[in-house]
Amino acid sequence: MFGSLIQKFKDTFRKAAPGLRKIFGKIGGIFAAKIDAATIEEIEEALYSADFGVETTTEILDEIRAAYRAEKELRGQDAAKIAATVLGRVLAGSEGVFTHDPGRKPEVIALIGVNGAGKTTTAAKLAWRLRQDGLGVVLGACDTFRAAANAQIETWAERLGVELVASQHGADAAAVAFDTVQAARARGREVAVLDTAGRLHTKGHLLEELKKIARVTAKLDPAAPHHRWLVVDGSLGSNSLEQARVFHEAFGVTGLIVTKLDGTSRGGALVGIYRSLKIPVYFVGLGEQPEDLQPFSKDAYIDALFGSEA
Ligand SMILES: Nc1nc2c(ncn2[C@@H]2O[C@H](COP(=O)(O)OP(=O)(O)O)[C@@H](O)[C@H]2O)c(=O)[nH]1
Ligand SMILES: [Mg+2]
Repeated sequence: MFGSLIQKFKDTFRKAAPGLRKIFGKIGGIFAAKIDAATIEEIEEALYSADFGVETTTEILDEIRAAYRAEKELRGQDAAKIAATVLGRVLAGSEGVFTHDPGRKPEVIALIGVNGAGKTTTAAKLAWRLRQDGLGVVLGACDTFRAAANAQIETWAERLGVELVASQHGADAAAVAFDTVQAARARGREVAVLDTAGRLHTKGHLLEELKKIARVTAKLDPAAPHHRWLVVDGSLGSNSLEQARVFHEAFGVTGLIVTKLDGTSRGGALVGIYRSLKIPVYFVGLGEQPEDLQPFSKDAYIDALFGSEA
């Protein structure tokens, strides 16, 4: 099971960064191919278009160039190895690991982020995954702003057989959060997952609402919400770093979930976010099925991008 999950992870990232795979794959495939100035330029372009960010890209290139100067026989595979090493260094400590703390009754996870990031889908998938791990979960439909939001999360909850606390459209989001946490406690469930609204982060109102959710759940447990996980669309490139900054400053983000890494050629954005903000990545979204929410594995990610096997 574990092996096939890792395989899915790798397959997805191989698809996710085609430019990068192509450049290293091509050179790596022809083992005899030497690195020259033109290839280094191609590598540079591929790294930029995959959205690793300026700092990481520069670091990788500097090291490749230094190796190239030192040793004219540098091969594509050597360059890929250098890139993997740099990325390994940049991503040190980036894997968030969720283990339920039984002292928290319930443990409260608030999912936040802009509209369309994937919060609602992720909330459902996360609830499903935690249930697979043997935990009782109650989902809270705290996006009371959009009329369609309740219907969407209800459909998911029904499909996955997850308990849901919802309210009328337009109701107070913080009240739904309170009810969710209270319901989880009353029913002896281990985790409450709060889906929230995501109007533009530039509107102060949304951040106020999130703060209110936090204040209200803290009435039931001063440490709640224990997790404030930001859901970001991994295909947005450097925009997602800006979003992460805004939410982090206002709300103290404790973890990241990066969605839509399937079907994007810019799978590198999480590197820039982690590098700048040091927020660990807990899960990545690799598709639209419940099992497509996967714990983040730094090594699988790096291997998928820079590993030499096909
Ligand atoms: N391909 C893909 N689509 C995703 C993923 N996560 C979410 N989506 C899609 O992104 C869209 C927006 O998701 P939604 O959960 O409604 O975002 P929200 O506005 O943040 O609640 C939906 O069509 C989801 O199916 C993912 O990991 N991969
Ligand atoms: Mg939503």
